[in-house]
Amino acid sequence: MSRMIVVSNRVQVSGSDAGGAQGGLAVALSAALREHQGLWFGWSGERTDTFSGHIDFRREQGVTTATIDLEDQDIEEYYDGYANRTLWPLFHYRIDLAEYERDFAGGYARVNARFADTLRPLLETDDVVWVQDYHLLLVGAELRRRGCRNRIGFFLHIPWPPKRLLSTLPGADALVRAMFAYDVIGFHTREWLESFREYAVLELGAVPVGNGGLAIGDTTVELLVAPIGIETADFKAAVEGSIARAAFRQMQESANGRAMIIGVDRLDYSKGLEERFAGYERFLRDCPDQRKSVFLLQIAPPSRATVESYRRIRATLDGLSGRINGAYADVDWVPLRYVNRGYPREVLAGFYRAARIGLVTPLRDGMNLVAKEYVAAQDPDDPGVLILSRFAGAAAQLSDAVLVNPYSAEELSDAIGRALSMRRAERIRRWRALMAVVEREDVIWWRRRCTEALLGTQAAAEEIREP
Ligand code: GDG
Repeated sequence: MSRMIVVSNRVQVSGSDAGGAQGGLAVALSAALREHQGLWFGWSGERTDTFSGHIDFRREQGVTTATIDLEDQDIEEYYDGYANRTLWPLFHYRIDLAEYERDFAGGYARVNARFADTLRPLLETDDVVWVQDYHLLLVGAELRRRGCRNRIGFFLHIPWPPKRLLSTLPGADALVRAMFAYDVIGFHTREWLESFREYAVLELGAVPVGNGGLAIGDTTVELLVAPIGIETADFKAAVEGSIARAAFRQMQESANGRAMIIGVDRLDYSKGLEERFAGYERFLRDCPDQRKSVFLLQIAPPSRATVESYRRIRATLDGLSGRINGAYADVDWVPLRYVNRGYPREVLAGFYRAARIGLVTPLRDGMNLVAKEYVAAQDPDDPGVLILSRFAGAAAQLSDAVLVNPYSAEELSDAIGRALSMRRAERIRRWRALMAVVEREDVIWWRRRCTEALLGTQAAAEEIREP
């Protein structure tokens, strides 16, 4: 059996981070790697004075990890810079926030090359390499430049932007061209895949081949739609566990008969928190009779605090939550509980279950795992309602949620009203349809779909034609 070498920016084995804002990627990859022989390679998160290429090997929770340290300048230009100030906003359709700086692009290329330099000697002939996400778009090309002939796949966890937006990025052509070094590129949705294809065809003259793949000259790449899922069975078990039950009871007591609406998001402008608060405020304004029968619990652990746009969104949300509570709170009721900290996963599971509404309204999101976790945590006999943004990748699968345009405060307010008055029979019907997807297309399904495509097995070839 081939070894699987997973490469990602950070290596964070799931379970080792007690309750912080663990990204969806960490959760999904730990699950995948536990089932596979291999190695997880990436940045340790640590700084070093001078890059040495030293690799630190460890065995954590059943997963072998290999990490390198980066220099301050690397972190500034590659991670804070190109990844989080250039690509993240651009790929989330926010060219107003995207910063285009040559130094960032240079640092990004340098660190991608450093990844390839240090990884290359570890590779054995039959290894299959699986590179993750927007931090490492160039690793495939850098490995090829160093003579690597292994199968190399790439998965993008965030949206791929439309051609007209991507065209604003200096060097976009070279970046996309370099991605043809991969054998397979996976996306969460057909929409993101089509945007990639459109750019490659119209800007680079790529031509369609085989099973929906693309070719430039004699390099071809397969394109795959593979929506990531959660560890559904595990999550369901967590909800039944003692920690989740205690959290559920604690929340029910503190709700005191009121319907809880829950939001759980990294503090990030792509998650639409400002617009969500505005929609909730609108509901409070427009429905005075229902006001005191609800409250919104928004859990938002801070992330990327070194980037200015993240500091700004935090300040804006502090102001908005103060304004909402100032205007509507009473001695016995606070409409918005806004919490800037993370909770252990089991506690979150209990909170989800206690919530009558899951409010998941990103302005743009590659997938969104919170939506799926909320569904998995519900009581089958009395499930809550998922309100989901049309612009989350998850909407393509979870069409039985109440789908909303997150930019419209009126639509958000209407959706909250509708969810609160939704009859049990309709809640159950919708939930069953949602849960069927969350159970069938879980993280194990996702991992298989990707790795089979990468290994070039028959099952994958059949599936590639499907969605
Ligand atoms: C990227 C893409 C894509 C959040 N707060 C706490 C906590 N979390 C966990 C959630 C969930 C995960 O973090 C967040 O995953 P998302 O998918 O919602 O969002 P991103 O972090 O932006 O992930 C996204 C994903 O990659 C995977 O491909 O879906 O579109 O942006 O699992 O539960 N976990 C704990 N405490 C918290 O307070 N333990």
